[in-house]
Amino acid sequence: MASESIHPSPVLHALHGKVLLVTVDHPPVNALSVDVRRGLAAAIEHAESNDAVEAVLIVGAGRNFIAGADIREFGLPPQPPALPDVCNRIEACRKPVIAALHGAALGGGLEVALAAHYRLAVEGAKLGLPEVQLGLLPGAGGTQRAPRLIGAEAALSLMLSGRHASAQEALKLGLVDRVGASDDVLAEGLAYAQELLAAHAPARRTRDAQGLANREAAQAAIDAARAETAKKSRGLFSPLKIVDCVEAALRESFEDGLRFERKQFLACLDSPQRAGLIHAFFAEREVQKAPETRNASPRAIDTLGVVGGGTMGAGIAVAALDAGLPVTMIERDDASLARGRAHIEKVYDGLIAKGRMTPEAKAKILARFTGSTSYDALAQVDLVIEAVFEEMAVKQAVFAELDRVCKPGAVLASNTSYLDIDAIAASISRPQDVVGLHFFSPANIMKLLEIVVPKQVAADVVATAFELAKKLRKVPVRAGVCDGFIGNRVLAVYRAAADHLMEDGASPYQIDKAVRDFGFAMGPYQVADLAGGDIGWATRKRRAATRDPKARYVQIADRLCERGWFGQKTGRGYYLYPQGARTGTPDPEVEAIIDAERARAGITPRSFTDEDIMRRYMAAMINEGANVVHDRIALRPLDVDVTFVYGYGFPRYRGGPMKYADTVGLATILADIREFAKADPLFWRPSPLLVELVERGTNFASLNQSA
Ligand code: 3H9
Repeated sequence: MASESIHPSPVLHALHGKVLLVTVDHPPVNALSVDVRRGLAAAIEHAESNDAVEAVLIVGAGRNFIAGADIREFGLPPQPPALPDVCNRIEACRKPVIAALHGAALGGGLEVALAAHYRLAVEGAKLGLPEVQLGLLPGAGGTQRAPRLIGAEAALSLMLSGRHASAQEALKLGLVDRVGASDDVLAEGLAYAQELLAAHAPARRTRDAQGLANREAAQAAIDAARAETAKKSRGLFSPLKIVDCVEAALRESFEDGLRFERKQFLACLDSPQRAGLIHAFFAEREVQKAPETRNASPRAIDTLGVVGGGTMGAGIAVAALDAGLPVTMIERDDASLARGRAHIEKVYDGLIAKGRMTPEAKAKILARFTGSTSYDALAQVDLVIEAVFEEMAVKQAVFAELDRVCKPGAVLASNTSYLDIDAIAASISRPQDVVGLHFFSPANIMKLLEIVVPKQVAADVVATAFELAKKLRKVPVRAGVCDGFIGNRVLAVYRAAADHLMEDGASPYQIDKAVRDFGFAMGPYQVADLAGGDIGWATRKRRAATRDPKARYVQIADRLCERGWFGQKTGRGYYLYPQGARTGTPDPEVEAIIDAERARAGITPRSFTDEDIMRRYMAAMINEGANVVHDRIALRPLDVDVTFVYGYGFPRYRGGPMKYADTVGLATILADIREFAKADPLFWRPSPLLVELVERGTNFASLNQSA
């Protein structure tokens, strides 16, 4: 048919002897879009009705078997055939169906393989049921077939973590029948199919597998998973439903279990969490596509220099060492250098103590580390990251040295979290090589990397920064130059909103709890205690002279700092940390200080519900997020979302602050801001972008495609 020649099916089939080779060829990852589902069903029909076919082999073209359902189709009107029906059709085939897996065999992709009668994987294959990470559950029979095949405990572990199993692990679990001797998936698959045919192997159905035969063990695994999940998956919707589905697999017939699974899957599909998590999935891929990465090739980075061996410099050095790069650290004297090295060693010693690293592995990594007190040691490095004291004059002095010693074309990066990188760049002879790389503490753990793009920087330097992020396994977000870039600029505003709430009557403990209950990992005052109050105090003192005298300024934090209460490191801050405790307890003395401050400011405290608190907290975050987009500091709203999910503990299942704003409705957020502005019009100034979007009746999502 003509239409077929215009849109060739992404599922090809061809006879190899008696084996019908079915190839899913649907770049980039062979997702199970409607045409793939149709093609798979048609291939099975063809096999069933064609006498020359005695067995079917399903493989994926390109780098993967099948990466799962087509995530872009979620939320759109469903188009038949549904994937569970396709899987059932595969399983019902009277001729043996074999799946040969390489690359990603994930989600619906693994479910297709589970519906096949035999499975082979080659080295490098990644098998998993990661639906939970998208707010879903395996909805094409996975929750019913996996436990029957590999038992309840192993199936629950895969489905609740969403992790990927290697070919060898899959073999051990019984998820596949064999691992190919070579990585030629086609040859291995065809050979296996021939072998099965020669042995007259029957069409063996996973629904009949006996992995749940030991009913008591299965029930115990289900009970344990339910208890653990209730504790761990705070606020998440789909994990407990996965456990329920496995229980249905144990208790009900296969058909009833499938029906139960379908119902739960559709409930997950409808949940805002699914929308939030899938937004996060695409957003974290979109942020990689900054304009400079499209238009320029990165410079080579094979060696790295770090200036400064404090917490930040050492964390950056560890991140680079972990990525396999040689690192040269510069410090001002031998004692500081020794401290820098000790910081690094402490990270690895911690891993050794936990049994996650051997002393030999540590020695091997540290062999790539050199320290020096002379900048000349940086003469040949490809990229240097400065992580010294946060003061312009100090940074400029470092950059003058880098300008003097580094080879032409070396990328010169600053890890500043607030300072004007344009001014740093302008102070040396090669401003085109200067870029901001804002890591988050601890730098070897936190995923976010703000790539700050000064005016004069060359495009290939920005592309190099993105390439470095990839090497270090960081999530890069492109940010423009301003005070605090994306994250800290927005943080300053919602932290101020929290301080206003505190002075007006909410306790820091109530605020932290409301914020945690919303889904954040920590509340703002826990964060302050962890980060150390002295840093913010120094910044506040520096800015005192330029602060708008009309702007509201809450002094509670200053009162704590004046007493030397900087948080965890001093044993008390907003909370008490007796005997080095990591979790704080509320401090009545802090509450008394807050009361005194309220009295000094002439404020009669009032009470706030947790909802009142979150409305203000989120409105402040969203409004400043909108300003950051409006000022082109962030390319799109999704860049703000990724910043907060990866750098500030924002609950991923809500997608990020801007996605959350769309969920609530921008008109509601704007109405809140206008309401709050009645009492404090200077603080609560609606962002022009928010106003414009509300007037146009649209949302932040409409801006996500435009950069
Ligand atoms: C499911 O299966 C539900 C079923 O149980 C039930 C149904 C009834 N769909 O990550 P990459 C795109 S839920 C559509 O950069 P990598 C991705 O956006 C699904 N598109 O490459 C990107 O597009 P672009 C369960 C998808 O090599 C491009 O492919 N499955 C999908 O670093 C390359 O992706 C999963 O959760 C998809 N399923 O990693 C697996 N997957 O170029 C999700 C990817 O426009 N996927 N894209 O930016 C992954 O984990 C990784 O993409 C994978 C490749 C490991 C496969």
